[in-house]
Amino acid sequence: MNARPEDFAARALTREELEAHWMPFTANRSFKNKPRMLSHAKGVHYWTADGRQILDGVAGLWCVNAGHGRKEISQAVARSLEQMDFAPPFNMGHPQAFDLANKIKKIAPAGLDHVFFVNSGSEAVDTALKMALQYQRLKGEATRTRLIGRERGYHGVNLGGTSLGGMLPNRKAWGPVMVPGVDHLPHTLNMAKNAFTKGLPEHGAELAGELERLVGLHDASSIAAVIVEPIAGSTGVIPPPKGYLQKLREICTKHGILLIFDEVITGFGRTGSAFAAQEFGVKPDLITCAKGLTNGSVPMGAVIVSKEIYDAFMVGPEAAIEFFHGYTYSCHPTACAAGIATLDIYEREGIFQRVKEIAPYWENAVHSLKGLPGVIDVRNYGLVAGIEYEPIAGSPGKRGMDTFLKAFDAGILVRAAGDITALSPPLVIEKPQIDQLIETLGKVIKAQ
Ligand code: PXG
Ligand code: PLP
Repeated sequence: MNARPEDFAARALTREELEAHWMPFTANRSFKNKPRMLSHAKGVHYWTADGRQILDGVAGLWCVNAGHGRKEISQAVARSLEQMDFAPPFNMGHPQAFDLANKIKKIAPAGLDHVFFVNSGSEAVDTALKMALQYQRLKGEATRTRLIGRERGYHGVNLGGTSLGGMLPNRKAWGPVMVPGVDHLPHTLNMAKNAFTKGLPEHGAELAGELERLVGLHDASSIAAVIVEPIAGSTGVIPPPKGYLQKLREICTKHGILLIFDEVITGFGRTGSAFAAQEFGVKPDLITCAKGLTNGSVPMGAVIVSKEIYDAFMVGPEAAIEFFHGYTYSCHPTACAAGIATLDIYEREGIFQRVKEIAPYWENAVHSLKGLPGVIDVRNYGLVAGIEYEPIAGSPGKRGMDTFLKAFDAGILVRAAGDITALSPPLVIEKPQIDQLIETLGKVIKAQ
């Protein structure tokens, strides 16, 4: 697509104008000293406000799975918005919400049949945690109030997800309001044994046994649920060791603990299946998702739950609200329209299957970075990769950030997660674009 001059933000903002917007998860002062402004997007590319074409190596932020600028989505959104701008989600319905729930049910693991809509991954996580606690109470297990997360987990930024996540900077400022009774499994990254593994690492399944240790410490009767990302994303791409998730499932089942898969990143095709649960053949009790649900176009998330959980709530007086939870914008018509159009694209274009076909090419491409200066690990699965660097002494994270900045100058968008470059391109990326992405990243790494 040729950029039109009117698409660009022609006027440079003054430093004072830049200050009004307090940017999320951003080094505000550094950004505002040298802003990186995006103007428009199409396919697997962004264009900057000053007219440069940027290859999108991260699907925006792990969300634009079908590629940018999909007319089917924008037209569905425009139609929906004109027809009905808003519908109250409490005690009222609109057909699109039910349509979308049924479409999600169709691609979700068998038996996960009920969908609760929210507006983000963070909201999905906190909603799932509340569901888990209330479910246990409904089953007569009110002592099950503990929640277990994992080190190096990321479950969004709301209070529940922050408590269950394992990222230090996300937790340390808010100690007093962290959810009590939370514990964490160890993470599974083991570079000494697994560095440069293609796909799932061989070593580490036994770490799921740490859940038995936590059961031994706290007693099963105190534990409501375990939440993990099937592949940890934000903290630097950590695919599960072979057999790990299976083992976690077995231990949860044995002790009556619910298993929540946080599939905000792995959902909607990233691994080559609709959900990582199917890809790895492990069925959780709840799945949280967001991002790819609307191809990133309109904020939306969802919690997909088992029939057993849903049925447990559908008791008591018929006129009573079963789950005292929901957001003003739950199942917003605009988001539902975007979700329906998105899932139609995924199905029509066989996008999940496409990931399976191109993943071996992707794997070889990213592993070609092995041997470059400072590269200490390359990890991959589906259309995800993490490239880890030896940190610069005394400046952890600097190398990852420098790589991101230099990559952007060189025309590719990647993510920095500490000293790891995370890649997660739109699932429609073609081989020559994979080559361009990896060759450019390779040059940046060599020039460091
Ligand atoms: N769970 C997981 C597994 C995620 O990856 C969330 C929850 C929260 O979703 P929302 O929609 O509330 O952001 C996420 C989000 C990164 C990065 O740098 C990843 C996310 C968010 C911000 C940065 O990789 N994932
Ligand atoms: N704060 C106030 C004062 C509100 O009235 C509401 C919703 O009615 C909220 C917060 C929650 O907002 P939302 O439903 O968009 O999450």
